[in-house]
Amino acid sequence: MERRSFLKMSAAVTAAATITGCNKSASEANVVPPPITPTDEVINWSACLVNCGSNCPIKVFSKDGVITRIETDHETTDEYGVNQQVRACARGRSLRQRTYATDRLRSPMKRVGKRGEAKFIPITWEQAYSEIGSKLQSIKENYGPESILMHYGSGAFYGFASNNATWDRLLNLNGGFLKYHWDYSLAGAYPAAIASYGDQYDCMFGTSLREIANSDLFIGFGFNPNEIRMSGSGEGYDFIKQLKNNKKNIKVWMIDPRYTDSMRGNEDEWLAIRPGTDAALIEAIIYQMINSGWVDQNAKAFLDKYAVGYDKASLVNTKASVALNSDSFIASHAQYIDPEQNYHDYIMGQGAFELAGAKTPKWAAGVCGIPPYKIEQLATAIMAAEAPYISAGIGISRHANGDQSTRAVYTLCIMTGKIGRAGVNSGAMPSNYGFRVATMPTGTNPVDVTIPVFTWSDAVVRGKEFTGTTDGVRFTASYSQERVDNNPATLSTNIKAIINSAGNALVNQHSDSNGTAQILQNESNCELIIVNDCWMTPSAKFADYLLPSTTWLESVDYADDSYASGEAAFATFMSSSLTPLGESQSMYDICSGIAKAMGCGAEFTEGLTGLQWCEKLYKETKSMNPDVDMPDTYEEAQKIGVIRKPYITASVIAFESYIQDPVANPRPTISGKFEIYSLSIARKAATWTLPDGDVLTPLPQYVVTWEGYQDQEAIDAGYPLQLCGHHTKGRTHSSYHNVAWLREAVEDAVWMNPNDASTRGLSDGDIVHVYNERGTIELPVKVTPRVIPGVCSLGQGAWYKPDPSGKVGPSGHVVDIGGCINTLTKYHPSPDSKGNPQHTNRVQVVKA
Ligand SMILES: Nc1nc2c(c(=O)[nH]1)N[C@H]1C(S)=C(S)[C@@H](COP(=O)(O)OP(=O)(O)OC[C@H]3O[C@@H](n4cnc5c(=O)[nH]c(N)nc54)[C@H](O)[C@@H]3O)O[C@H]1N2
Ligand SMILES: Nc1nc2c(c(=O)[nH]1)N[C@H]1C(S)=C(S)[C@@H](COP(=O)(O)OP(=O)(O)OC[C@H]3O[C@@H](n4cnc5c(=O)[nH]c(N)nc54)[C@H](O)[C@@H]3O)O[C@H]1N2
Ligand code: SF4
Ligand SMILES: [Mo]
Repeated sequence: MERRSFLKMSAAVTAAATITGCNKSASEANVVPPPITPTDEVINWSACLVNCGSNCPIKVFSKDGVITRIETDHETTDEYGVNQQVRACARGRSLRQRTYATDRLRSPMKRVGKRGEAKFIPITWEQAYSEIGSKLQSIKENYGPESILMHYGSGAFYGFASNNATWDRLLNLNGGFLKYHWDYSLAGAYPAAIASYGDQYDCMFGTSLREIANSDLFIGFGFNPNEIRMSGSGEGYDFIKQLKNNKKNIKVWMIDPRYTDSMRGNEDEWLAIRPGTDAALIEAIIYQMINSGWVDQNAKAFLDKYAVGYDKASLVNTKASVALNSDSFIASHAQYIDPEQNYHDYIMGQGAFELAGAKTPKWAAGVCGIPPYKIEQLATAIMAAEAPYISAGIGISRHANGDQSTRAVYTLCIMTGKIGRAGVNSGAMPSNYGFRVATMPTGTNPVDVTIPVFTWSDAVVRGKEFTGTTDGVRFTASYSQERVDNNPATLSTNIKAIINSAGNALVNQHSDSNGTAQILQNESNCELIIVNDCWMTPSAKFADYLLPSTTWLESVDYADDSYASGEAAFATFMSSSLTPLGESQSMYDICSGIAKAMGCGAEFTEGLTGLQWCEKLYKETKSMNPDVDMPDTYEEAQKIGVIRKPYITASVIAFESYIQDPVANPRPTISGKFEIYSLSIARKAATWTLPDGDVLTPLPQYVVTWEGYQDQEAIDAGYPLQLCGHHTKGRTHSSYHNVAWLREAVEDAVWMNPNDASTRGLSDGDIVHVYNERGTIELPVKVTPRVIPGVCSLGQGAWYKPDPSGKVGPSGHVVDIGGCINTLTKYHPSPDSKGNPQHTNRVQVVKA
């Protein structure tokens, strides 16, 4: 980077700090200290703890408490699958700049302006502890513990002391709190997994990536490990290595609206698909499989033995057997089974589906945008493959009909009749190997109800109306997984307090940033918002109390290898020689302080400091990992830094035990089998009340949704382009947005096909307004054939920033000059999971 543009950028960042209400003047604000000649440095191990699934180790060099440089793991000789390095990506390597970003929070602060205005005054920690303590107590007294939400926040995956579990522990000592179920990542994939396979985690524990070596066909639906798993031990590395290991002349088909870095020449075919239409493509593939007679000859026996719903006979039999089940809840599902609604007839346009017509490649091409001959070729490849490895990324589930798209992929895998063999996947994300660590005990939460994670902003407004059958509320204690979703009882209260720690999903990562900001601005809705973060994020601006955390590199803690570090397993025992900036504190110390003010300090700490907890939990961690060579004390482990587990030698093959013995190992679905026709969704379709336009179908059907490809109303309203998000290399969500180097390395621009650009008179780099009825964002356009015509793609996570000058855009809203995609996304929970449909949007794009 040129020095001149760097100076320009750091000046811009400094200026921004004064507007955001940071409690440091611009001149005092910390810019990255000048490089120091590397002498007398001390080395500590830390880790990058964002939610990208890897927690890469970070080697921190410092002098006199200040970072001098950052390196990562190059401690081994780096042999893949033996002792490979867990190398951090560019984000982790930029941690010096992030730690010293100008918008670091340095002291506890209290709001003085209107909520969201970001006017704060510094207060002492003692004042923060006592005011927060008494407010949490009085809100609990007035509205009950169900009114206090511990919000989603995935920005600090510490093993222990600064984990959000410390907040859970504090809130449990205060009588409990409202929790959520699902998460923003897999909200559509979990219910799809429950429907097809029985367990919500069946979407995450597919066949190991190493089995790609034994496969002859790879198909990825929105599968992009090289951008979302960028660590040196991540799935991106495994994917490429296993393709290289393959001896079966594997063919790689990638299905994505965007040409991703996971392709980059690894693919044999890129099928550019319209967002939200995978189910239509899959239906046409299955049409080819049935119509050619292939299913009858090759898969029918498998389907009869292992699955429910392919044909009428299968549903007739299931109806009879389920009705006889001794468990009355399971037996009750028989009444909802309609054998006429079987998959064969649906695909072939026969029987009850005669009017709808057959799901031919020609039909599907009109929906998904992939030409019929390509669909036929893909179907032929699947039929010919001995061991198809099919995987759905979870982006396809973050759509209005995301549950259905994901279930369609699982159904395609079932229809091949090959699940359970070496090299074959179930459509799920690959299983990972991991290093287990002991975590902070949170105590017991007496509140036995949870809400779907995405519905929190609506629960602020009308939680009291929330029930199981309208809003997906679960009454957890008395119901098992399949029973929690049919309870008509309501929540006892709206949400009155929110603790937002290590998260930016108050306004930035949640849908409809403008609408959500309005909900939060009304102080009679939610009476208390506590934000615990390290930087002045868009969500932090909505705090009543703003509590500065120490950053990862300033923390003593430990980190496991998160959830997607591929075939390697490791843990990092973190130490620090840095002087934490300002008065920032660890989450453990913050929560201890509040607990003390509430009168439960001793119960909270059990007499231990944060470091003593680490020592205690280290001993537990060591005993949980007898196969790992770990030193006796936490202190010794901190000196070593990264501790690796011996490599895994066996692969996971999805549903191997079920296929080997379906009687001894039934699936936890209602029928005990794979369900093409979901019995639980049939029940929900009959008993749930859905908003207008939402549909739930027992079969994994392509449905026309709001703001999807076929939403004519939205097109007529002036929004001809689909806008789909993606997770960008430049950030992990909104994390690292405030690193200028990364902003330059991965430009935030909306991707547009040259066809769409030329009809709008747009050239690469033009500044555009992207808008719909919910807002306008301003940013450059990137004109590229790497995105399908009719579709724009935008990296999610840029920081929401309504123009301070009040400039209004074509939508009639103040323009978001930060370019946050959630200014355009809709709050409309998906029908089954009530999950976040943030990749489904329609927009217009004009020159700004
Ligand atoms: N660099 C980076 N890595 C990350 C993250 C990050 O923010 N940045 N976030 C992490 C987290 S928490 C998560 S949950 C994961 C998310 O990982 P994913 O959910 O897999 O990521 P996305 O980018 O949303 O989607 C993956 C791909 O699906 C494509 N896609 C979108 N809609 C459709 C569709 O309807 N059909 C098809 N076939 N493809 C579609 C997108 O173009 C994209 O290329 O990534 C993790 N890793
Ligand atoms: N439009 C759209 N929206 C999306 C998605 C999408 O695909 N499209 N993806 C969704 C997904 S999959 C997810 S997982 C969510 C993620 O949403 P979030 O969980 O909100 O993730 P981040 O934006 O990374 O926010 C993490 C926050 O933690 C803070 N933090 C970092 N370190 C520390 C620490 O040590 N202590 C404390 N207290 N705070 C710290 C960071 O500064 C940052 O503000 O976003 C969702 N939103
Ligand atoms: S963002 Fe992910 S891949 Fe990159 S350094 Fe951090 S943990 Fe590793
Ligand atoms: Mo996520």
